[in-house]
Amino acid sequence: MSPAPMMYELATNGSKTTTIPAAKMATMPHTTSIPVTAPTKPEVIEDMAGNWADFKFAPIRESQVSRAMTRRYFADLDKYAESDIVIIGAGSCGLSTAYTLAKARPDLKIAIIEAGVAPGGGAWLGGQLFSAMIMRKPADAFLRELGVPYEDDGVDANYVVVKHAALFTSTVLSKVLQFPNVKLFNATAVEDLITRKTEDGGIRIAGVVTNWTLVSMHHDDQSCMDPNTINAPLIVSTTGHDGPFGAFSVKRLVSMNAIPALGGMRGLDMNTAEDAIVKGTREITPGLIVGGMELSEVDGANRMGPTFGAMALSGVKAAEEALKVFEQ
Ligand code: 48N
Repeated sequence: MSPAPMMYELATNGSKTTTIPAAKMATMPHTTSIPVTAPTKPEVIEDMAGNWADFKFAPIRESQVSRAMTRRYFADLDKYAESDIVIIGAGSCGLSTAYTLAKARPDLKIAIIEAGVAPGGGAWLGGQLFSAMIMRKPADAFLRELGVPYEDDGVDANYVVVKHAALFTSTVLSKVLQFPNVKLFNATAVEDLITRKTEDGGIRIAGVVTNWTLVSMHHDDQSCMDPNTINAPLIVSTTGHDGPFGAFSVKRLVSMNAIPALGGMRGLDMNTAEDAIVKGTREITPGLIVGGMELSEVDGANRMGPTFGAMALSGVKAAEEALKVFEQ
């Protein structure tokens, strides 16, 4: 006797449900279904053509995997030991900087150092863990440049909405990682800056000092674990205003007496904050451009809360400031 068909519960109307055999599922008009165009089967399903019973990966030796990973990682460390630009922090500002720079100057070697395993900083959610991301006009131009779809709440809305912040962040991250002149070193922290004395007795930033983040976080409970370095004539620091390493570079500049005391981020004022961060993005010490919310700690700018247009456009401006250095 063939086994009874598996039955599935289907919502039909409001709280009403019915249970039907799998075969009928595809034919039933789901009340919960989302209107779609013509569903298409992913190619891989056609390729597999249901031959899972005979499925088998091509054979491999574990060392091949190890060598494929480590060979590339250490070749990249060697290649980017001398970079043209290092971006510290792969949040919304750092990624926008990287995208703008890498597209404008495919000849420049750009290293991005991100302390987190997951790049993206605070841009995976909108505000209070809500999904939608708000960007005030004219930052929608950057969304169009990236091809990120958004909803426009109307001419008097003065803002657009990306339905999920992760759509923006994953798109800009994906584009940045596809540039051949960009290397992201994530799970890697900048734990100091390389400095050179200038004739006027000041300092110029000439690179970054790095360590794997898990190592950086255990300097207090392990004997000295020396860092690595990356030399570069220009650094863009976008390390945000909070987080375990927040506002890293500007705090380090103060501790080196390279800049006076920090201004400290002020209370929330969207209009003031976003204009100030974009317009204030600049080279604050020779060799170091600061953008995004890290800048609010230098200038004592207000915070803007759950709106991200300034992060995107501060990244665009940071890239433009960097390009000026390379065009000089
Ligand atoms: O997202 P963040 O924190 O920074 P930004 O400036 O790209 O974007 C800020 C934005 O998310 C807001 O804060 C919004 C607009 N809210 C404003 C408000 O009023 O609250 O990204 C910084 C990235 C993070 O991914 C950190 O892990 C990383 O920088 N980072 C570092 N990476 C390497 N080395 C370090 N020393 C370091 N410090 C921070």
